[in-house]
Amino acid sequence: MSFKYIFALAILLYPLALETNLLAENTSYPPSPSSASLPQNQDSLRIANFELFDDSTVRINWTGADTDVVIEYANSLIDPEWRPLLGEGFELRGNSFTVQLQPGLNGRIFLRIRVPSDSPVPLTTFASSPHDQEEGVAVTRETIVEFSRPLQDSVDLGQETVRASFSGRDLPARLHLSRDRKRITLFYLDPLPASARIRVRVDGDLLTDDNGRALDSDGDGIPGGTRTIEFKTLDLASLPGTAVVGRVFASELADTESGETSVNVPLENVTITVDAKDKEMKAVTDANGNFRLYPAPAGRFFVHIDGRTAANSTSGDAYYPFVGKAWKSIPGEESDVGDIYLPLVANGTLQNIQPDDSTSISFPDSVLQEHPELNGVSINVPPNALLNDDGTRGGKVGIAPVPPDRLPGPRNALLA
Ligand SMILES: [Ca+2]
Repeated sequence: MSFKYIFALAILLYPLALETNLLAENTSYPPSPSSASLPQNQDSLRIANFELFDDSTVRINWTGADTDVVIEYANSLIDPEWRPLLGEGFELRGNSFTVQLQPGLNGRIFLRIRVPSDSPVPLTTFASSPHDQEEGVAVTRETIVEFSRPLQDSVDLGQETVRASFSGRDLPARLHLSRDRKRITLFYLDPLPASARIRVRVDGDLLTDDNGRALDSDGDGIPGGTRTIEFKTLDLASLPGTAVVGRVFASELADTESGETSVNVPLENVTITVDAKDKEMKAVTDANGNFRLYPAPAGRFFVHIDGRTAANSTSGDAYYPFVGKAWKSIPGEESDVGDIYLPLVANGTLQNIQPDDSTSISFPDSVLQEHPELNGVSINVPPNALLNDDGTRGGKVGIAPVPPDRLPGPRNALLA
């Protein structure tokens, strides 16, 4: 006797229609292998393996739901009539299902494991960054709202959907939905006010997920609703006497005239500004690379260090970059943040990103001549992946070699 079984996995996503995924086809019977691996389903149930032993018994194991699943069978996948598989020779135990297949079903049956509609998939909720009640938030930081499921592809991102405000006034922002539709980023058009309690309101009634259900923003188990999170931005006020000092050097060492030792090259005329206080709180390095930022905010704060103005940048088109850093001062005192290194960015390093296509970024020829070991190194920027601080798309990306002990900082220093 020779007949054929096909195993199908289908998951019913409440309240949508049936979604059927044919996972495996076993075309010979009795089967020769004792087990086989199956492709993984994208959703919450994943077939781990199925085993065929003796000549009529099949066991399927899966990960994911281990309760509330129903095993059903049909004789055809064309207008199938799914019936519960009951009776003798059938055992459902945890994440494992064993069935004794009865010959005579036209040589072919389809099985599915289903999460019944009275076990609905959870409603979509969100998490935010900054999180609710977070303190010390940088005034230049974006706000990200991350959903537990993707939003509907036709979702309309009106300004009312996610809205930030301070003291009752809306803060203008550009809303950006990520490619996987699971994240909305608010790019503020201006820095956030300092030492301010910012409220971000997420209106679930205006945001529909890919199941067609309104976002359960307030988490009460009913689609829709609104929730407001609150965070506090950094206090950028200074206390009298608060100052920060440090030195800025090139990442690359220079040889002395004798050629015996290498020395630090101080960078002169590098500009340091406190984020959102760039008029009142700024410093410029002297010929020795020294700077003194006074006044400086008391406590933790963020700065940008602009190497593009460095006097040393004048050789050709190479320049020192613009990087962000987080510093901490001692209120009322002068503190030293140590040495800062900026890598020289060679001419031709920055390349334009193609808006609709992936862009491969590699080192410019001048760098490869000096570092042939870097040949073949590249990074790939997906289409629409590069966003400016204000949320607009596009720009330039480059990569540059930096000695590992002389990095400019943890931020994306070489992106511009
Ligand atoms: Ca709700």
